Amino acid sequence: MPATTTLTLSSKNYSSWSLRGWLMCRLAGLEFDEVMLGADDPTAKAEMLLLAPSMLVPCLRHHGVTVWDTLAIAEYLHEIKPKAGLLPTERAARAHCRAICGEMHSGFTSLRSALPMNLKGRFPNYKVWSRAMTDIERVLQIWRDCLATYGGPYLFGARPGMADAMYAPVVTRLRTYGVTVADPACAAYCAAILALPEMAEWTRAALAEPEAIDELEVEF
Ligand SMILES: N[C@@H](CCC(=O)N[C@@H](CS)C(=O)NCC(=O)O)C(=O)O
Repeated sequence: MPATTTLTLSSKNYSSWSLRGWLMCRLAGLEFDEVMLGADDPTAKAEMLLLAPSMLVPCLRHHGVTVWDTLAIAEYLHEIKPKAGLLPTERAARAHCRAICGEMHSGFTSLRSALPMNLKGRFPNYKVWSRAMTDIERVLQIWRDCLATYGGPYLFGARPGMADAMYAPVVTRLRTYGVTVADPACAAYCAAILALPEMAEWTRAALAEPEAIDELEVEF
């Protein structure tokens, strides 16, 4: 009997969007089977085209409904699992959540291109160039505002949700490239995200992945 719910992903070590989609599904308490696509496997591309017109991962298939793009996946999960609290219950907080998730979804291109996600990697002396640093400062500002407004330990309060899933790859990037987080509230936030059992599970699987993708391995 084919699985009724699958989530298609690519590399756990490198694919930040895969992590976002997977973490949302886990935080929503959704039961699903993972379908892993090899990053460089040509048949994977063909398979992807059949699955999601965007050809991008993550892609969720739930009881015959196909949802791609992390923002759409989060909203869909919020509809089918409202009690999981992926989005805040209070309307203004929910608008704030969508705004910062949108910023991560469409922005921070300097940070994302200069510091590619690489859970195995550790580059303590990595030179972060100014535009990427500007992005990092904006992300830290977003976290500070949320933690001050909603009390932590997660961005919108007591439970991790959509916004934490969207920003989790940034937390791993700061660790990979040895970026110092001086602000105690932001440092505590990073520790809280890395301590999530789901993040530990994902990281274990990423570290077990054989392949390295050269173009995602930074040189310095
Ligand atoms: N806007 C999309 C971005 C998804 C995306 O760019 N996924 C990358 C993986 S990190 C992908 O599928 N790339 C296609 C490829 O590498 O061929 C989302 O929010 O899900």
